[in-house]
Amino acid sequence: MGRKIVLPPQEGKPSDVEEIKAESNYLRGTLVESMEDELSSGISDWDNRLMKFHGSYLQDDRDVRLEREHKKLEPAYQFMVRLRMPGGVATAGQWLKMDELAEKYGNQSFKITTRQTIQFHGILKWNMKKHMQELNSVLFDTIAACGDVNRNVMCNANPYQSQLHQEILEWSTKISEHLLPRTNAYYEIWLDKEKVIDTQEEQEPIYGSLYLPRKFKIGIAIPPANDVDVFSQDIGLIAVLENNQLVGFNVAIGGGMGMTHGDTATYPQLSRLIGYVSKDRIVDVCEKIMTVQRDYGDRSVRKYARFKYTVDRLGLEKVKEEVESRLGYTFEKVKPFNFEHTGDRYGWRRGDDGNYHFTLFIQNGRVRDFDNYPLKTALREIAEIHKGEFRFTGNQNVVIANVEAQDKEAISEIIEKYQLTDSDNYSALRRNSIACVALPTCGLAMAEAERYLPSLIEKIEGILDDNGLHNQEITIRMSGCPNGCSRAAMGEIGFIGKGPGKYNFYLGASHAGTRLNKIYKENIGEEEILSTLRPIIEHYAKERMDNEYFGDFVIRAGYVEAVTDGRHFHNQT
Ligand code: SRM
Ligand code: SF4
Repeated sequence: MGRKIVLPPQEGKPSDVEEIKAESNYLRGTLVESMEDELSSGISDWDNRLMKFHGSYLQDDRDVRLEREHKKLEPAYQFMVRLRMPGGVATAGQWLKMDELAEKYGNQSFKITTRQTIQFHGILKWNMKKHMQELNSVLFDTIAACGDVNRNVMCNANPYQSQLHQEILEWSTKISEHLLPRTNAYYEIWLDKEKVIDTQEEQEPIYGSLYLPRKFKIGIAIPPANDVDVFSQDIGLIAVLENNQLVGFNVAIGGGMGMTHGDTATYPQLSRLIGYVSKDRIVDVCEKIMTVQRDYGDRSVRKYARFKYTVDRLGLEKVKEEVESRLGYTFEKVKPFNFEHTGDRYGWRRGDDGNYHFTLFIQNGRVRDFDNYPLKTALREIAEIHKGEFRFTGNQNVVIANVEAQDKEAISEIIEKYQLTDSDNYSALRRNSIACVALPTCGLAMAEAERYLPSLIEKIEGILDDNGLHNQEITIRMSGCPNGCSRAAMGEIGFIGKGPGKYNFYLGASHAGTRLNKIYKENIGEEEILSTLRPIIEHYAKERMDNEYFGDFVIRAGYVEAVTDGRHFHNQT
């Protein structure tokens, strides 16, 4: 092959972020000076852009923003720190360090994210370096956890097939590491390693000095579980098994959730299948796909810069041909697969290696000691005796994984002591819920999410209970703004923040994560949400077919149209 397809070049003046990257000397900028500057607890916008590549953002506590403004004080600046954790696996020792650091430097909590990693909030500038170094002491780093690079590669956290999961985890780690930025900046700035002066080629052979036009995300699913929301990824990989052995992957490209209110040229999109490759080729396939985005993504307007827009602008077939041309071979035909759900299966399960795994529901991923529910303490006690790992799921939950038979009782005792199984009594709706962080730390939040969804669910539960639907699995997702960090556009019920207490309300995604939802009502508050949902839920209870999911019912019953291509997400019916 070797044929080079020349796709139309992208036009427009490069955005300011491109300039920042170009002048940063491979992500160094003036971060050292900024972090040492004692005059402010913040850093400049310019350096904050670079901080992202180091897995951290400057934020301020929005709960006290106004009050501080009135007092003419600078905002209550603090940093968020996100760990790099391909496949979401931490040892018990690493858990204990996270627990300790949340107390010592953070806001006494940490958050399991929708991409299977951990975020700390509330770290003051003066503690940042110590925080990073202590993370490093347990072999954690935060490189590429944010920024215009490939992020944490997600993978299925299914404990039933532990052997297979292990292999998938190895692939996700290989892809992640292959696509890591190679600059030494992180080690110099945070870990005081010697400055290395390299040529451009040596520093970033895959990315070059401008990195990618925008963030880039990869996830691997093992059917029938779609717990990584494989179609929301820039590259979605679907494991193909023969005789229960992994042989290769179906490859889907161009998914993403973000959009901007009022700009219909932005939309959530599903990744689309382009073919199958054997497993030994997958790392190179991911690299070549990512380099097409590196070369053709929009570097002018950041809100149009994600790979999904590159794919839609150039055409799926053309992008596929370009990837094949870079690979030097063509994809095989997509192999059959079937997804059933996106959620986690809770409680104890025995893996095929005989070990036990306990999947624990963590409401919106927040690990802290709540009144009457000392969750963080309980998990610390478990970590103190646990010899296996903690595995984080894309649904913001945790699997206490690889518990040997003789250790199960001791862990069960702690689970009982702290009543961690109380969540078994939660409605299936709550157990299938996801909310992003939003207020008070997220600078982009327009409305609450994590702090509000639990109480909204309580009210929806009342309606479900009235209709005998307590145990009906329905996915519900809330994001505080249209960036969609909870993948709200993939919820059978979705909420996207519009303003304080107001949400756009979406219906009709599929339970298996194969279809987007669609707007049903715009800019509504709690009262209207509940009065709108009640009759739909009643209708569902009365007229659903056997095994019909809520997301499918609302389409059959004509509440919304099915959306299988994001370009129709905003179309009015
Ligand atoms: Fe996200 C930006 C939190 C998963 C789409 N996201 C942010 C920032 C960093 C806000 C900012 O830029 O100032 C949020 C930090 C809030 C805080 O206070 O901590 C933030 N995103 C999160 C997390 C923590 C949500 C959660 O509660 O779990 C998730 C961390 C994932 C991780 O570990 O890497 C998180 N973000 C997602 C996802 C879901 C996913 O990746 O599966 C999406 C949608 C998928 C996608 O990327 O298309 C997502 N986040 C965004 C976007 C919109 C990107 C776009 O295409 O337009 C932004 C804004 C941006 O990039 O400019 C954003
Ligand atoms: Fe913040 Fe919006 Fe992401 Fe929620 S969806 S964490 S509000 S950027």
